[in-house]
Amino acid sequence: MITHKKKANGFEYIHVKNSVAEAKIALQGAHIFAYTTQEDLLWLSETSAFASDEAIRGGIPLCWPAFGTNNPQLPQHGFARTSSFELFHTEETQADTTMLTLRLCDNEQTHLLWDYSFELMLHITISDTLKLALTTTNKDTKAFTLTQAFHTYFAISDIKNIRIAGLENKPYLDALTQKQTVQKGAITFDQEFDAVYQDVDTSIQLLDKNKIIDIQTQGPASCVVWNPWIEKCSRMSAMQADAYRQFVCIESANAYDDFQTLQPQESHTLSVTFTTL
Ligand code: TA6
Repeated sequence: MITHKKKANGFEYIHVKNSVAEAKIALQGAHIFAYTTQEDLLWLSETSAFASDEAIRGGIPLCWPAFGTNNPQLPQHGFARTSSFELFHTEETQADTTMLTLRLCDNEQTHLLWDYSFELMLHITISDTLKLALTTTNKDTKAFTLTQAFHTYFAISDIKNIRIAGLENKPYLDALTQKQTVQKGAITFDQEFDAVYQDVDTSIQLLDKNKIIDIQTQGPASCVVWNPWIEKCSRMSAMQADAYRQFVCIESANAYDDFQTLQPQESHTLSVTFTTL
């Protein structure tokens, strides 16, 4: 079942419910802010604004056409996450699977920020797994370069209980010190952590007390791992003081040196599948 809903302030979102899963997707940013099977996959801040021009804090923000400040002409993480997408296509062929496609095309506002013609489609498959495919098509007459990420906030039991496997021996840029180094062993957390891994493989696992989340990707060769810890958490918008204990971001990306250049009419897809084991 697919239902169009509005929050009290008029903020529009789509509610999906099928035989195995439930999800909520804001039209602003094509932003999945809830996905539940036996339990919630995603963390959502209790103080997140659902307001136009302000990214929802949590869920899966789309960083596009730039990750972070990779393009200084653009807002941090680009403009897709605060842009209004249209619900382009839906499909409910099986009781346990719902497919949606949301689309953003260039417009007057985007040309002021990023003077290219494009089509951006997010294909979402909601079942006992959550599959996302973000496809960019260059509709312009000149090439453009982009960086991008699924900035996924995973709900966890507590930051001290988790570790991340699958990035062992991978090179990474420590965004806090700007030092390039290599990951030794699984990732655990005891302070602020912000790292951009390169040459990543297709499979990463988030290991928590009573669950494993498997992250399978196609298209990216980079992955960002982030937790703000205590001090940065206290300075961030729409974050309660202890929020840093409740989530970790593992962001399948084409970021930094893993940028993508698209010639006219060329497309590129960044795909990810989340499975709770
Ligand atoms: O992906 C990690 C990061 O770039 C952090 O440095 C932090 O800034 C985070 O994204 C959140 O950014 P936002 O713009 O959503 O507040």
